[in-house]
Amino acid sequence: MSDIIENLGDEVQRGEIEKVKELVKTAVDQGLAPMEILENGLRPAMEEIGRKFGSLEIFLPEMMNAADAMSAGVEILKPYLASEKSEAQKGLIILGTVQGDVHDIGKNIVGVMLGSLGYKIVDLGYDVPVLTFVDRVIELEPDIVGMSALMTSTMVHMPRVINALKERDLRKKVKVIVGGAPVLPEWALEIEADGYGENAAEAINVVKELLQ
Ligand code: B1M
Repeated sequence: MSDIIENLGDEVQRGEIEKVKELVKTAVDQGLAPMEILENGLRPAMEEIGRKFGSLEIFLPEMMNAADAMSAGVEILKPYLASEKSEAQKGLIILGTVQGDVHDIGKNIVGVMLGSLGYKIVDLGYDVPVLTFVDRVIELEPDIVGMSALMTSTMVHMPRVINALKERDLRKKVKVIVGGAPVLPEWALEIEADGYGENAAEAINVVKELLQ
């Protein structure tokens, strides 16, 4: 691993926003691929933060600082994250992090990457109530609804959204994709989602397949 990627991970963990921004810029200038910066530098740092938080080595303020540093890095990377640019409108996707869950870094990355590929993204944000997903489906008639959840306690809202869509006879009109760290392919099958993405790159592939 290059020094810069390693330093980037360290600075994310320290919550050093300005240093993270600087290092991401330098990495881009040095020709490192944006996905490499994200997947090898920023993301593992957050996983390590999650591990440390889980084992009480750090507490919420440190996790919040690291999250802010990660978000600042992603912000710098955004314009570079697209692998193929397209002006064509390829489909409408509404995205949101489910009810009770404020984790939105991963969902934002998925949204940025899909948006840069020509899909129209309506981002409902985080802590999105079950019925807000349904209301937006009625209002906007999207091709896909994407739900993100980062906690085992909140992923249970995914089937609630799907059931609410079924009850209103909307399920056949819209595809549903799900993702987020605790979400597994088995869960996606169980709740009868149409697709699952382990990471943003996979989410893109799933969307491409579903909208073919
Ligand atoms: Co929270 N948190 N957190 N947290 N946090 C986790 C999720 C946790 C695993 C940490 C731990 O205990 N080890 C744990 C959940 C445990 C569980 O449910 N089993 C946890 C907890 C407990 C909490 C609080 C309850 C802590 C507290 O208050 N005591 C609290 C909950 C608040 C709430 O939601 N109501 C909380 C708060 C926070 C912060 C606010 C500090 C911050 C979030 C800031 C933000 O998002 N704006 C935060 C963070 C940063 C994390 C960790 C450390 C990192 C998450 C992250 O951003 N990863 C996390 C530990 C971990 O995940 N290992 C943890 C980087 C991101 C790029 O990856 O989100 O996985 P990820 O997204 C990926 C893929 O999953 C996928 O693509 C993305 C890009 O590749 N993907 C999709 C995501 N969504 C997708 C949707 C798709 C397809 C793919 O289709 C629609």
